[in-house]
Amino acid sequence: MEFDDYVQAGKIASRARKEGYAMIEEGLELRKLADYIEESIRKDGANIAFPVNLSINNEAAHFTPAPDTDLKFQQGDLVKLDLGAEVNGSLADTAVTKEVSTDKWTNLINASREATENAIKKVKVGALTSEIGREVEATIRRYGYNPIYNLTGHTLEKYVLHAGTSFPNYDDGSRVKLYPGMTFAIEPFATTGKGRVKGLEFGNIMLCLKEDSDESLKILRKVSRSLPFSMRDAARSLKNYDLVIKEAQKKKFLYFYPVLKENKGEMVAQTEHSIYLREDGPVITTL
Ligand SMILES: [Co+2]
Repeated sequence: MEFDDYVQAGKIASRARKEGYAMIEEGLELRKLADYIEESIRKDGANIAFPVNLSINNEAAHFTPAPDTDLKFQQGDLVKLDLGAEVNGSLADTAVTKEVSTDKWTNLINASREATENAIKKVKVGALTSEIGREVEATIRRYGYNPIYNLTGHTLEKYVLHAGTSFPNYDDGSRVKLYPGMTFAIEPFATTGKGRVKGLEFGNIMLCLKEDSDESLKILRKVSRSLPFSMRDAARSLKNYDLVIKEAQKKKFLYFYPVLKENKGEMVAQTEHSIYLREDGPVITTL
């Protein structure tokens, strides 16, 4: 049953998030952590819904380590661990923030966590997405920070990670009502910055945009299905992956996700949970 698949995906994602959170420490290679978490999600019997994101400091989202990097966590890094699991197309998406070896940003982390908790308290059939957003912004402002205005939560549909409806991190005035059976992720971002992210550099995450008869691109398509995949995934399935990706780029076969960043020197914290809304209230699948 679909509900059971959402619950199962949530359970697997939650376990992976907790394990990953415990592992983040100074000196650990990002690539090793991402590979390990993705493998552990697969061992649990799910697929990854998207590559493990390890966005640091002013990066809010959409960075995953490259296949050949030796980048390591450093003292003072503010790490957003964002990951997802997929069971028969049902998705879970969850994130947590950890500061490496220091505790300068505890309030910023708490702001995003409390915003998520308060937002979830507002979730019920008939509630408006804008009411939830208003709660997110109010909570983050009480801590003296800004929400990120141009990032949102999103509905989770079968094999579609960012489906139709957005969950803003402020009151955007929208009249979209929550309905029974709705599945979505709420993900408040709190920042020391102005609350706008920009995407300029490639973050090693891609999406296939169409079909192609080329054998290598067929392989990429199979790796991706309809979900985002990483350069590490491409490297695992194709020896000459860098050439294939370049060819795919020429054919406009791929979308390249940019890393979404606040201004240099600003900090960003994120918390995220996935929800299945039943008639009698929300089931938080990734608790
Ligand atoms: Co999400």
